[in-house]
Amino acid sequence: MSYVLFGDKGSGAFCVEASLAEAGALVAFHEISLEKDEQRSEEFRALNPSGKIPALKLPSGEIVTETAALLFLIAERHPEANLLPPPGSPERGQALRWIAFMASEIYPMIEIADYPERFATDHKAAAALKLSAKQRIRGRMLLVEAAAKGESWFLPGGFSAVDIYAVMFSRWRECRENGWREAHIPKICAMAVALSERPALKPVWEKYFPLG
Ligand SMILES: N[C@@H](CCC(=O)N[C@@H](CS)C(=O)NCC(=O)O)C(=O)O
Repeated sequence: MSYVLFGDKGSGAFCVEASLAEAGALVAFHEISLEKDEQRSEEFRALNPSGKIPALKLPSGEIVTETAALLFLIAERHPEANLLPPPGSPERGQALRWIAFMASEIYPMIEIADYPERFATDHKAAAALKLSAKQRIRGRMLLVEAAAKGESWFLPGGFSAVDIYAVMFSRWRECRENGWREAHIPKICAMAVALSERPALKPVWEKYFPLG
């Protein structure tokens, strides 16, 4: 029995599929098109009432959502993949800290940047909100960049799910536009290159980020 991942190529499904690939787990992909707003359909909301992707169906049939929870869960279910430093190790706290930071401080800003009309009453206010959400995302990515203490990875001890998560946010429009990413978050850019070259992860990288 494999996992079933509900997502879209332009979505946070990347971090889930990349983690499962590192774990060598079987995954069936069920596309939920953001362009067609399928995440808001009644059928999908029966799986995730918040109308957001990704959602993961475990081999047991249980549905789990929320990317941070999924990263922690995959690491726990597949300890041999070393997606997180082991419990009790000095780096464990930093890994949990920065995944939680990105989930709570950056991911919600993506909704404001992508769908500002949900939060503003008129077109002009929506455009201003979109811009300030982008600035917030960038400001918070700078904090992640500054917290990266490893040689090639976020943690000094090596590759972890923190790299997968940080790189994912860095590939999206808010960081990509106008060369901002290369100019301001070089360590995360280097992690992206290293990530894209990991044998297990390479096909996932090419699926979600075909242009690099
Ligand atoms: N808290 C959720 C956020 C997920 C999220 O915002 N997903 C985006 C795609 S990357 C989405 O489904 N957006 C569609 C919408 O808001 O309607 C998580 O961490 O999984």
